[in-house]
Amino acid sequence: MVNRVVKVVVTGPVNAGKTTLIRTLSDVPVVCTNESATDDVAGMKDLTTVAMDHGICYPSEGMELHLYGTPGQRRFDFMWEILAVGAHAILFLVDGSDPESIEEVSYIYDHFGERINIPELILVTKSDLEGALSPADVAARMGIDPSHVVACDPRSTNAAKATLLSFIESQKLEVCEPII
Ligand SMILES: Nc1nc2c(ncn2[C@@H]2O[C@H](COP(=O)(O)OP(=O)(O)O)[C@@H](O)[C@H]2O)c(=O)[nH]1
Ligand SMILES: [Mg+2]
Repeated sequence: MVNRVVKVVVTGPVNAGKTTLIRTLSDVPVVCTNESATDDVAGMKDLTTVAMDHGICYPSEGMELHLYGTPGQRRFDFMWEILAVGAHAILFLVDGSDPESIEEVSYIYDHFGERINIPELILVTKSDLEGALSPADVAARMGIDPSHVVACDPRSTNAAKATLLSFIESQKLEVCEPII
């Protein structure tokens, strides 16, 4: 029986791995709003999230975890606020191999920080790529506490589930009524 429903927002710059993370974690088919990229994003990827990604996972007994992925682009930032309503926690993904991603995640981090105060974790992706910064270096660039920053490959089910579960448990996110 589900007795704990947790809503987690997954945000961060374009190409950081948000959609990948939700697809990896979800135990149900994911709803994605991927559309053809038309602007500068087209140089990075063919499809990009324009509204939201949604997945559900059951990481531990009795817990139903809803993941809401935001678009990365600032022009869809109205969705950031909509998706943050009622959230219990927020994950910021950043491509550790891309200096622009690290700069942009700071903007997104500040944007949310001015509006909500909920448990947060920064996931540094692409640590396997040449020249990627360590979580400690990313924390220093962002000017935040390094204990909030960890490396995670969102393509790996084991890594993604372990990271998420330890975050949820460390934050002791409380029981709440099922939201659907
Ligand atoms: N090498 C590597 N590729 C990754 C990693 N995380 C994500 N990717 C790739 O990065 C690309 C963008 O991921 P996507 O989930 O679409 O990013 P989003 O724009 O944040 O939703 C995809 O091709 C992923 O497979 C990682 O840790 N290492
Ligand atoms: Mg996406």
